[in-house]
Amino acid sequence: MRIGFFDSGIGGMTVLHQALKYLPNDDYIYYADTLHVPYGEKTKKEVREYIFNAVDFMAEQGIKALVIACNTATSIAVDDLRKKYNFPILGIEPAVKPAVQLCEGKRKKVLVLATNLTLREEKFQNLVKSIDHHDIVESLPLPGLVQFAEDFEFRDEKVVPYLKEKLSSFDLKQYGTIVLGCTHFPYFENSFKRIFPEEVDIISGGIGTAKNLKRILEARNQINDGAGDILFFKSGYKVKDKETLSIYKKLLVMLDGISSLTV
Ligand code: DGN
Repeated sequence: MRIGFFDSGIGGMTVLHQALKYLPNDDYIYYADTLHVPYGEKTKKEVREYIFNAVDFMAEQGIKALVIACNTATSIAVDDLRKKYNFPILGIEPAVKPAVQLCEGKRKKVLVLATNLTLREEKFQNLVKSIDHHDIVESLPLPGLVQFAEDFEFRDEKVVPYLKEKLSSFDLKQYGTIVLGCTHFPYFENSFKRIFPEEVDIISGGIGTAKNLKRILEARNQINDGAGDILFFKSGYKVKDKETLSIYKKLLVMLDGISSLTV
């Protein structure tokens, strides 16, 4: 059976890319809810409905596990999804804990970058409260990066001015770690590197999620029944057109060049 990956758009491919490294002999379904992207600026109620529709669809295809490869969707729906379905469901959260650990002792701050919805959600607020005992965690929504990614616009000359503008009131030297708390953001690692001082660690949760996925499926004796085949779906339709499929495959190859994300 296949492993399901879900995101509002192409962000979840940054997590799928990690899973392919840890579980190369499995098959996958990647579902992008492109009809409703971006989730980050919509109401919680709307987004919950989109997520449940998408997961119902994936469950009908038959999956052995599901990765909610979207921080926004995880913060809104992962607990309720787990109540409804029998297969294991993994989510992704901003990697605040390792970021704080990396900064402790360095007298530096952590900057969490994500969508508006993720940052506003109780799940994130509680996570920060339980970890940030010295008040070093700050956050900033960057919705424009989701749009850039969905437009396949990754060029520094477009992205860097946007980041500069968003970060213009921040003293970038004070940060030791930036957390990419949206799965669309790892595509822009090079642009971040051009803005932040060289010694800043840039982390995201994709590798952690992929490792967890492997651990869970291994324990259930459910790995190695495929060959890295991926079926792509967009809001309920199988992607058949060759151009889109070739762009998706190129994105996965492009992610090979992004290696410094640690967690
Ligand atoms: N990729 C998603 C995330 O990790 O939060 C959200 C992108 C969006 O739909 N705004």
